[in-house]
Amino acid sequence: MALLTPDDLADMTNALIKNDCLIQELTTYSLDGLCRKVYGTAPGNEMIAIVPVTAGNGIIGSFSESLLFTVKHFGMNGFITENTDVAGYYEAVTAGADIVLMADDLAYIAHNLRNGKIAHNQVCTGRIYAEILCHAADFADGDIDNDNIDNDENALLVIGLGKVGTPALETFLNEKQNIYVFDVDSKRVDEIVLHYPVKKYDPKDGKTFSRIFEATPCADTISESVLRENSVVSTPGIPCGISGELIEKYSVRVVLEPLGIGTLSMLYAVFDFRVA
Ligand code: NAI
Ligand code: PYL
Ligand code: MG
Repeated sequence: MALLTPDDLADMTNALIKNDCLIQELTTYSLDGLCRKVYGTAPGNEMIAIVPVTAGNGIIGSFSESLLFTVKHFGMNGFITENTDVAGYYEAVTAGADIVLMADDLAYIAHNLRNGKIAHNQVCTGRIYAEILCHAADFADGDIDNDNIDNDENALLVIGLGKVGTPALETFLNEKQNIYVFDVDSKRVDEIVLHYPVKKYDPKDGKTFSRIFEATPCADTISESVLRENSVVSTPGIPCGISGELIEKYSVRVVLEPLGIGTLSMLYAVFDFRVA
């Protein structure tokens, strides 16, 4: 998995606050309000422990601190354990933590020790960035008619069909979206098109999209040929998949943040269900 760098996280607090405002503007939901709607859960005063992990490439500067900022920014209780790894896990449990957040190079998880629920960052990131785009539908294009699933006018483009892009695709399908897919790995595209009711995006068709999802580790994966005026791009991919020049030229709204949005999605995935 592509690992974050301290540089990726340098402006994370501003990015989280800025993207929360953009999400509100696009969907009328705040980020935590959208998570509550999507998962049907809500925080119940849980104590959240963040355990730094030294495995693999080791501790990433400000990774744990970024998680703690996210927890506190949304009004929840949290702490970073003094110890790392197993000692840190032991410290978390004996301190009475209800939820543990920890990440090695292969998986970043949230585990609720009370209800047993466990969540994976790649799945929850794909899901929430997709839901932001689904809920933006009513606002990005005014009169989007999601019932008319085959109207390509409403179609959505998914770029990057990996461990984040695939859960996003499944979320779009659950939300009955009309989907075109693209990935540089043509075998992966064939596999996806065979398995899911989606269409292969072909640059030769000259199709443009008002909503684009991107989850790749590459820059400039979103070309001018797919953009419309005021397109909405929802992209967890790092680095950003669309250039500053195209963002400006087409007044594109871009939802992109390195860690907090995905973390909040993980927490709502493991909270208890709450009636509205
Ligand atoms: P992955 O390696 O499982 O999937 C990436 C997919 O993108 C692959 O199928 C690959 O063939 C495709 N791809 C690569 N270059 C491409 C290009 N130029 N055009 C089209 N497709 C291309 O990676 P994963 O785990 O899905 O992560 C994707 C990105 O999301 C990574 O950059 C990762 O760091 C980032 N990420 C961001 C998070 C956030 O909260 N912002 C959370 C988790 C991951
Ligand atoms: C969860 C992020 C999103 C993109 N790539 C994923 C990543 O960088 N994973 C590695 C996280 C390692 C954290 C380190 C620490 O500081 O505890 N073990
Ligand atoms: Mg994020």
